[in-house]
Amino acid sequence: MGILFTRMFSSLFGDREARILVLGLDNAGKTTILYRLQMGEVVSTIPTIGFNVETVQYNNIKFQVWDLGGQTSIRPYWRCYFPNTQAVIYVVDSSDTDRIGIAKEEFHAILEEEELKGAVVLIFANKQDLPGALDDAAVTEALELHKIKNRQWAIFKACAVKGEGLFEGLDWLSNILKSGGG
Ligand SMILES: Nc1nc2c(ncn2[C@@H]2O[C@H](COP(=O)(O)OP(=O)(O)O)[C@@H](O)[C@H]2O)c(=O)[nH]1
Ligand SMILES: [Mg+2]
Repeated sequence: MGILFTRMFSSLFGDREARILVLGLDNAGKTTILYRLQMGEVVSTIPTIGFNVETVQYNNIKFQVWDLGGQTSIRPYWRCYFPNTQAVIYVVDSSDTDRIGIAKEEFHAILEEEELKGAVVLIFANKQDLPGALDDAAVTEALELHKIKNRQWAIFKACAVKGEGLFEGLDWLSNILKSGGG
């Protein structure tokens, strides 16, 4: 699968520095997705306490991952990672209905960030294999995706542990970015 993704994203941005953020609550499946992409070595750094960032660099594109939610005091540090972000991949644990409301709030807070205004948004309704998981329509409703204005977005069902749905989502994303979105 790594080959597919590298092909998909190669020469997407020319020589431009590009960033794709992979965000969501802890336990959503972000790290699993990052490893599943197999685009290169995952480097973990802790720039400040309680804030762990995983990075995969592929040519001029950086995929960066961290957990939303939790301490508000570390949020200002997130901003260092916002410039030059072409896309946000938002990962949701579709079976975690207790925290879907928090996932929604964190999602909309991220969308309000000035430096992320131009970013395309791809949502993965992850963990579709688990009993009671909300489907893509239910996650769309729970996250109030209809409130998204002035940006391109799409939601895909996924099962990160099996690698299902990831290709479809990233194929959509790379096509949008190719056509000048983000
Ligand atoms: N059943 C199931 N478990 C998953 C899926 N994706 C991730 N997980 C599991 O959920 C847990 C948290 O995943 P992780 O990638 O560490 O989440 P992160 O905190 O968002 O980085 C791990 O035990 C994963 O194996 C999925 O699609 N289905
Ligand atoms: Mg993680």
